[in-house]
Amino acid sequence: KAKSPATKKPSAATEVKSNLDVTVDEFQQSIVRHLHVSLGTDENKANSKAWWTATCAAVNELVFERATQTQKTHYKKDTRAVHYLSLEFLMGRLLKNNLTNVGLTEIAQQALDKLGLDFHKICEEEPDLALGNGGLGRLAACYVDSLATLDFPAIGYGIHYEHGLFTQAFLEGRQVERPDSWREYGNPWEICRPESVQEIPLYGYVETKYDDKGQIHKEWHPGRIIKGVPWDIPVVGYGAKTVNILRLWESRASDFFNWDVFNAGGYLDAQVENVQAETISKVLYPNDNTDAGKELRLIQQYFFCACSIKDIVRRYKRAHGDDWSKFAEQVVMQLNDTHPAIAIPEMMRILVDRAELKWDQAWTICQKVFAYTNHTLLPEALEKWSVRLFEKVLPRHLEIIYEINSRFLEDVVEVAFPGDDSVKRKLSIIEEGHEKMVRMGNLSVIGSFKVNGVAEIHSKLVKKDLFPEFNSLWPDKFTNVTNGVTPRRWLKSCNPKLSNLISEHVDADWPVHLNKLSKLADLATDSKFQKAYMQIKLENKIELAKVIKELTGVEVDPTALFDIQIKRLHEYKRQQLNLIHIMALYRRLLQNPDYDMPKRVFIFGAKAAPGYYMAKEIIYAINKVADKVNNDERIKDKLKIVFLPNYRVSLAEKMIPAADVSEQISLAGKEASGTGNMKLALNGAVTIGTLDGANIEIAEEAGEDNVVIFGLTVDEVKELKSAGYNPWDYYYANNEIKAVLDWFDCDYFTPGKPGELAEIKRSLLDYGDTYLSLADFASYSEAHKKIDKLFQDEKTWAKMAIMNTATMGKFNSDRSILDYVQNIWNLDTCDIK
Ligand code: GLS
Repeated sequence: KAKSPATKKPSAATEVKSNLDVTVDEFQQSIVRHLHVSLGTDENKANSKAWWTATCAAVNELVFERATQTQKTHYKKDTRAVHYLSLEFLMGRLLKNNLTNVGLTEIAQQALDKLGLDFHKICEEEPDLALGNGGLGRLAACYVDSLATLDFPAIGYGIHYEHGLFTQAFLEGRQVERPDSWREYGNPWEICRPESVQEIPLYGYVETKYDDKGQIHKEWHPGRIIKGVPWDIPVVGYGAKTVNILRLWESRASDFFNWDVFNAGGYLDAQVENVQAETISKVLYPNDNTDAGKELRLIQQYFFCACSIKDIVRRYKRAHGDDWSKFAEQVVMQLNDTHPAIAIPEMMRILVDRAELKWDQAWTICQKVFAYTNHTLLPEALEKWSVRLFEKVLPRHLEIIYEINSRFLEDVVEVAFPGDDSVKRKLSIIEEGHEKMVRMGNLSVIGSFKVNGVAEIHSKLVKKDLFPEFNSLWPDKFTNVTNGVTPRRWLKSCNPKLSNLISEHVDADWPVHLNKLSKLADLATDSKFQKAYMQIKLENKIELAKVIKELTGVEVDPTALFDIQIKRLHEYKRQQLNLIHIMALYRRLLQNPDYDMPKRVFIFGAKAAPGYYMAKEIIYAINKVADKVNNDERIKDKLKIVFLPNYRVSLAEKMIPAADVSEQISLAGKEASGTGNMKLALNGAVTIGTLDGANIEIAEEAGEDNVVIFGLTVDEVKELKSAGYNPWDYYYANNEIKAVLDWFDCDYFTPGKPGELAEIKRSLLDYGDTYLSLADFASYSEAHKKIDKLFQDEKTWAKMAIMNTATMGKFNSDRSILDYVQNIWNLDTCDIK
């Protein structure tokens, strides 16, 4: 029988059993000691930031010992390891998360309590590690968490950006960007490792040499040498056994090069070179799902790949010397999208030019080492670099790419498709045209032994639409690994009340065996459990309402339906569809104040790439409509719209536990997977979504009664597009669409400035409505009517919410990692004593 959960206080029994034996008093003493010796201050002078830093230091004291122990054990056992190469790691805050994973949350809470400090307030001092844009970067963060939790030898490699993703503010409704400075005065989680600095060549020219036997040798004479300085961030597994490392490279001017210039009397020139070198790791490119195509970006990619490979090779050589025969047994490198694809020719360069292996031998090794994850089908995101740029920045790599390409075209394509030039043109790494381009996608497929998409439907489309010829050449190369999210951060730590309720009803190890949540299904119709579950949802909504008030000044009713769309702002994700539907609701309420719907709050969080004009227009439009609607007394608070500024991991952690409805409304075929959809459903939000990405699998798991699906399918989208889609047809056929779109022409939402929002209308009509918002509008509107009805039936709604939590076990990132391990990486776990 279900116990009454709401009465039970959170207890240490629900915490992970940590093997770190620390008492409250010891932890408290450690914090104070760090305040004194690490920060050089004392209890009287310390502000919250100092207390936060000291608390982190106290955690680190425990964690770094485990990290050292982990590295020692991996070395001693000479384990095979995965090297996760990613330009982005969106780690968020680490204090709460690390405490959760070492099982010391309660201890820390009590220690701070005894010091007269508020744990949650101290945690709020932490800046997010925002070293990523969105789903792709956050996925990397979830994956390193799972790798450590499951005790797999792994290392994450990336860039130590001085400035992560910009912070967003709204100025009269428009997005403005400011630099993010997450480590202006240092960050307690990172440790510099000067003993592992690497030097990286760039620019220059290639000399062809012949030895005595007439053999050709290539020598790259670089024009610049850049220093790569590693910073290590501990990645604490749940249970605190394995602590892996995230190694991020910072660029600096190489001492060696600058001395030359300096000695020649060029002190100032040397300083200019310093600035250029340091620019490489200065800032994260703020684009999600689009290719920046800039020289500095290519250099960033090469810089971190070259540093990482040198690091990997150094470690390998320590155990195996110059014997390369075991390299592919010990090393697997996962390419997180094509961003690190340059690692393939770099590895070839090391093996052929440096280790002097024969080409075939080197290529055999390479093809056993790399695996590639594709994260998008959007054409604007598929990376290409001009041959001209390549030649300038990485002349030797261009030669190597040409060699890889010509061998591939002759030995593979010509054999499989004899005489078929059109296939050759398509599969070639080099795209011919008025400007020759290097296609990083083709390079990644050719150089990898496995290629995976990130959700079932996406992986099918990767095979069918993106790489059909490669798939027919190598059908076994292509596979799927559906994305997942770590339940430690995305349930246990961000939603403690729900976690405690869950722990009262299922085994306490559910954070590592998320399938155990399925037991909750038995309680989905139990009225006592429903009450407890919905009470927690309400309390989470009350908390979020406070945040909303603080950030926007808008007051919202916590008993209203909280409908949340949080993700990057992109036209394919269709925030504009959400907006025009909200406007339609507003119009219905104006026409009929008794229009039957529950009170609703529509909540947005999204950053737009600074150069993405239409995305910024959509943000502005939402903010302007919000201003008008929120202050319109005629609709009696039945509708509120809030756009929370500066959406980021730490804000997501406050929004997700409070969501009733999760908006997953991308045009079918465009969202590779999505991961916010999983987090929201896990926390009991009901998805309103299209049959796109992982939504399909979420619907399968939750059951069709517990999600609301609408819109065109992938096949219907293709049909409609090939038949010739005309948005004007929908405009003229649907009065509501017409009225809403015409609203954008006047100054109703922008008093005194008519037509200020007209770009939205133009994009949906004149520019062709690329993502078929108008085609899906009617179906979306019906889906919302269904949601309204369901929400008003409290019991049904509670059952749906609970069923969502109960059925999301599949989307644990541990399951994704085990899929990678079994189908791609072939790793063994390694116990750390
Ligand atoms: C992305 C996709 O757009 C998301 O659908 C996906 O969930 C994520 C992780 O696989 O990768 N690709 C991308 O370039 N940014 C993303 O978030």
